[in-house]
Amino acid sequence: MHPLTSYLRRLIRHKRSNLCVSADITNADEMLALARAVGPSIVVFKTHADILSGWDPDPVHGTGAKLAAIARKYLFLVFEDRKFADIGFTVQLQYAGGVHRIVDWAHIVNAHVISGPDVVRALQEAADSWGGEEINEDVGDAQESGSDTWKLPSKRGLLLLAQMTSAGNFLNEEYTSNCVAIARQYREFVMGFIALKPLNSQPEDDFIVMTPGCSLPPEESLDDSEFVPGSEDALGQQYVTPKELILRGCDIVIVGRGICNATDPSAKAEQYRGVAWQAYEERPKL
Ligand code: 5BU
Repeated sequence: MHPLTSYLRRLIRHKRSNLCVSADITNADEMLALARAVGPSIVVFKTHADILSGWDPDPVHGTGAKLAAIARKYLFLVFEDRKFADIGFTVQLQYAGGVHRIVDWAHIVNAHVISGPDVVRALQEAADSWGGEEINEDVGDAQESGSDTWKLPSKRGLLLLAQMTSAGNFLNEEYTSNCVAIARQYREFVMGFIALKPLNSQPEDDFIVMTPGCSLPPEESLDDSEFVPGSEDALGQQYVTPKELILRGCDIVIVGRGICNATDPSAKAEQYRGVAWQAYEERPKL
């Protein structure tokens, strides 16, 4: 199993959380404030670094380094939703270079395999040549459990975009099964998928599935920042309840505007965590 997958599965049990908050906000300091606010309720924090103004590129004290420190303090993984999709040579530069130097601070990234399987090999090479500044850092001190020591694996992980939530997308069944085949070729780097349901079908498969397009039903939501499950936003995003996604077998639900735009994002994240965790506990165990 990918070391980050076993780490994440431990985190899920420890924090009683299947929640990823997606920081769909446009200012770097506000993104860091959101990470602190929702940190106790989540196991993954998803970013879009390229929508942020005010990104500080300093490798030691800048935005990425600060986010990684918040992640260590509250025990969650950082997932940059970069959706790499270019040829291998270019994605290596996009992953390790530029203003954001994503590999330095994001434990997880994702990629489309539209350009073929070499995109995965290229990203893996870039991850393997990364310096690994966080190697085995002891982050146990901030935790409620006290005695638990959390060793963050020094490896980076990849999710393949096997299915999407937007109406009319072209990721059909054949494409999805090709993603699974590629993931099996690169098990030491690919942790799993962005998909609408679990995609494990062989005994040795242990791929994580993270699913966006998640919204509370109106009777459970006191906020009008949310979209009604079964409906779409104005641009084709489709929503399902966290309960349904977890009962389907998804490992982690991803919530963006439902939490970011709430009047109290921290309370809202806690509400989502509770609902998703309850469904997880109700779900028959394998
Ligand atoms: P929302 O506000 O909860 O709809 O935000 C969903 C987030 O998940 C947003 O950052 C999208 O970029 C991301 N997303 C998605 O919605 N659907 C997909 O298929 C993929 C990513 Br891949």
